[in-house]
Amino acid sequence: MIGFADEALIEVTSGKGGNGCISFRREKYVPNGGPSGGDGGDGGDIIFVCKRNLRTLAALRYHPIIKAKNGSDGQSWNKYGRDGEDTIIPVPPGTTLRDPDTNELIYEFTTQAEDEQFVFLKGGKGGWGNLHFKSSTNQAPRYAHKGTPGETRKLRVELSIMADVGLVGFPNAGKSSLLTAFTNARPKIAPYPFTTKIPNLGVLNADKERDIIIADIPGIIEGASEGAGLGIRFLKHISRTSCLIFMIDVSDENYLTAYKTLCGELKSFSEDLFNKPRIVLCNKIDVEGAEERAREVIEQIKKEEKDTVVLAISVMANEGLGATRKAVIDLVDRLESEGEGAVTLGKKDILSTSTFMREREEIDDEREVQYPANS
Ligand SMILES: Nc1nc2c(ncn2[C@@H]2O[C@H](COP(=O)(O)OP(=O)(O)OP(=O)(O)O)[C@@H](O)[C@H]2O)c(=O)[nH]1
Ligand SMILES: [Mg+2]
Repeated sequence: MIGFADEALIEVTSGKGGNGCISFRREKYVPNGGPSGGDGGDGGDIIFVCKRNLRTLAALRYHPIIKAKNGSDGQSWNKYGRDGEDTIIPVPPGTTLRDPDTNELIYEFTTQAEDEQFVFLKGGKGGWGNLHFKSSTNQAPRYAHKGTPGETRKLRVELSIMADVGLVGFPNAGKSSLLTAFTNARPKIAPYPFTTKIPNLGVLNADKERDIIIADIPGIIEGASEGAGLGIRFLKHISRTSCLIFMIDVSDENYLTAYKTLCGELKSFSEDLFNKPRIVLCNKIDVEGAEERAREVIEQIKKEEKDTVVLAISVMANEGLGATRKAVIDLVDRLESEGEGAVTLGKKDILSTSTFMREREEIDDEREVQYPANS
């Protein structure tokens, strides 16, 4: 399985504890009211949680500075300050957290366990209000503790990614050209077969917070399943994708048999791969006569597969690429909404904590108050 490292550098800060309060009761007919300053609330924690529907670290890259809420200060009338809200940071399975300076491994979400949590930074402790310092020798303490500060750490968040979409086609069909047109990848492109010898991955930015990952693999030829050409061993790299793009070179003389041959080779590798939803692209319609041939191919495929999207394009002349991009995004979106793909959560999910609060009781129980010995 190919993966490539997605990476984000972030800075996280847990909340500061609220200060304890100094106050005294002032009531009518009570000349010397005792101390009544409440304790400050604890600062919020920074907590990472594993979310299986996440696929990339896109959301983190756009929000690299994340803070938990501070605890509120204590108040008079013995009122405690409110605890600061924790900040939950959702990350996909396979995420590792490292110290960017020392490279030390801090935590690894290795399993697919949904909602696995890692409390990385505890919030600061709330300070004691002066009520806490009342004793037989000091009935009116005029001091309270300050809350302890939160902690700030830098983190390198890394993820090994699997592709969403696989690109298959004969050698020289224009697969790497499409990857270059659509993504940040810059694979080698050349006018001869088997230019691509190892798989490439590229990231298509569907929108600001959502990435689709496309894998370009070496060309497949007839007999690949028996080892011809580079064979089909690279197909395993696209076995976890949600869909495929078939690339047919309609400027080539085998344009009418290419699709059937590709399907056959795929099928002999794995039924599962063959059954993946697909988009078929008839490329190189800029070449003379190729547009007519593209129409033939479209007609042929549509006869048997009414639902398959088949488009006539030219990567080189930038024709039909907008429609292709839209078709790819729509298909990946549709599969995700049907639970067949993956969804990337956005900004709002980074900061929403309420749904996790109920599950956090165990963690809260550990939060034993450890104040410094009374001074
Ligand atoms: N005329 C024309 N040529 C194209 C088009 N798209 C790609 N090509 C050319 O076709 C050749 C092969 O393109 P690649 O992108 O390397 O093809 P590939 O499918 O990755 O090939 P392999 O890696 O060998 O399997 C290059 O010379 C491209 O410039 C197109 O739309 N029209
Ligand atoms: Mg290539």
